[in-house]
Amino acid sequence: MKAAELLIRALENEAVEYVFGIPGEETLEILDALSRSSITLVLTRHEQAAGFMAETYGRLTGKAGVCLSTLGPGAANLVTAAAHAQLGGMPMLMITGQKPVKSSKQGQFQIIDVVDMMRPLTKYTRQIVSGRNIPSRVREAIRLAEEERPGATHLELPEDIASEETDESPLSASFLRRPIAEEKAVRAAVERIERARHPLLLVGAAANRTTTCRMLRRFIEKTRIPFVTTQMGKGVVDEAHPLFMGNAALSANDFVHRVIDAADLIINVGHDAIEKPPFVMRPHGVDVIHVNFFTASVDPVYFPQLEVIGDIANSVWQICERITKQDRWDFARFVRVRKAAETYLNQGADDARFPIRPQRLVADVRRVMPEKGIIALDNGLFKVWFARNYKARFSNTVLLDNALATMGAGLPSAMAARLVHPNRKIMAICGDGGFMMNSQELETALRLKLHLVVLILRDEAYGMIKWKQEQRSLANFGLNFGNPDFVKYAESYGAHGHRIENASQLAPQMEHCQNTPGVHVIDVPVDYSDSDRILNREIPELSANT
Ligand SMILES: Cc1ncc(C[n+]2csc(CCOP(=O)(O)OP(=O)(O)O)c2C)c(N)n1
Ligand SMILES: [Mg+2]
Repeated sequence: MKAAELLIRALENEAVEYVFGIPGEETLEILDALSRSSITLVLTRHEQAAGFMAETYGRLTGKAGVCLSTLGPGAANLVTAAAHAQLGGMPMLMITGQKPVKSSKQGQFQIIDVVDMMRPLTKYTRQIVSGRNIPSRVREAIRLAEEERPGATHLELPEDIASEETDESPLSASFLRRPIAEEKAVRAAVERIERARHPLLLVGAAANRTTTCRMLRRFIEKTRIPFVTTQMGKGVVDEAHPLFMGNAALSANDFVHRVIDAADLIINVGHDAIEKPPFVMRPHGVDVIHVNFFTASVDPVYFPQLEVIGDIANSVWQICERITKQDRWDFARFVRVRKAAETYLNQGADDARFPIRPQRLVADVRRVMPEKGIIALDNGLFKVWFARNYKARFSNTVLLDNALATMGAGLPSAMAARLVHPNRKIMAICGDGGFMMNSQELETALRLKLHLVVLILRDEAYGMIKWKQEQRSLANFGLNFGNPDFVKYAESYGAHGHRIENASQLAPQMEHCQNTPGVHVIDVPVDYSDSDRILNREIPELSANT
């Protein structure tokens, strides 16, 4: 068998279901082997989108998503997705081609050092130099991509090696259980929590990667300790729970930060310093217990005093088993802040003004989304509003990137979510800027016959940066653009295009689209003109006075 065939067999052996990508001349042998395989090729219109789809597959399943590109230009297009997977902790394996390594007749044409280019963006990047190495290289690339902390890996298969004959066979994964926390660390954590006056639970990204939901819920029910979420920890525990104190959508001065300020101990489950910090540690400030798969990388804003390292779900279970609810715990201040925050949160949910205001938009999406429905957010000002106001009910139902925070991932992520969850309601929510960064994938979505709803929030601008500009009292400059007619644009792909013309149309239109198969693009004019006042002045003032 050819080495390319062995590569695909090895992927099959890892139960890979999809390869997302765009082939090139140098990957034709791989493509040929794929044509005879159980793996489905998802051909995209840009490698970046293939990468975003692969990593979202990884994020939702815990299994490495696989993407494929050719050498040089194709591989360079994977770079943003590699960074996204690596920072976001999403398992992904990238496979790229290369010119023949033994002798090439084309000089340096198209050749860049892809293995080195991927080095700072991956956990593992290797050129395959012989068919003999393929079984171990593939196993290693998958193992590392999936192992905590998950991330991106890369294999390069040069054209001449791909055609070499080999009689090796794939290697299988070993039986393995994740290490669990040591008893003394658990005991120390329990003692510290019991000794606190105002302990607070913080739920972060890593808790969203595993089945910690049940354990955390049990911990909260037993101890009645209130919790807050980071942006990427949304949904691990139902945010509609009465002990939910808010999401760290803004960096500071929100109600949630008043709760954090009132805590004397933070039990941090699954947060690491890759996310924009939900709180900033200061010397002699609040104590932190770091509960994670891996030790904390120390940072000027994060230096926990106690660590419980091992499988998160098990650590929470062990702590929960040992802990006793304390009469000394006092959550009165948390509860007071929460009450004020909730009252404020509901304001604007029925705002009838048009273009639609963010609070109404978020409230309407929440109203039409079932509990397990998934929203895939691109990056823009709306992300802050969704993180802050949208109550996630289940883990991984808000696909949000607070790590690379790249634009362009909303649509491809929603498409991958559709492949993983054929029966859930799925909506991509994009700004008019971010949508246009990968809008060509509408064709892929149609070709795959996906049922998908795409909201385009149209403010004819890079709104998030405008908001930051305003915040710094800089003149409005350099951030406005024009747009295609999104309805006609969608229709030109064969998708359904809809335009919202007053606020009351939005919810019924989304419902209609969710219940009608096909790709639906909804053009939603938005008005962010209140955001500076509300997010930067009103919330800090109101929260300070609670
Ligand atoms: C690839 C990439 N380029 C630039 C940025 C910086 N950036 C962050 S948000 C944003 C504006 C997003 O505009 P849009 O998608 O229209 O969303 P809006 O904020 O207007 O709702 C920009 C330029 C980024 N995060 N990612
Ligand atoms: Mg915009």
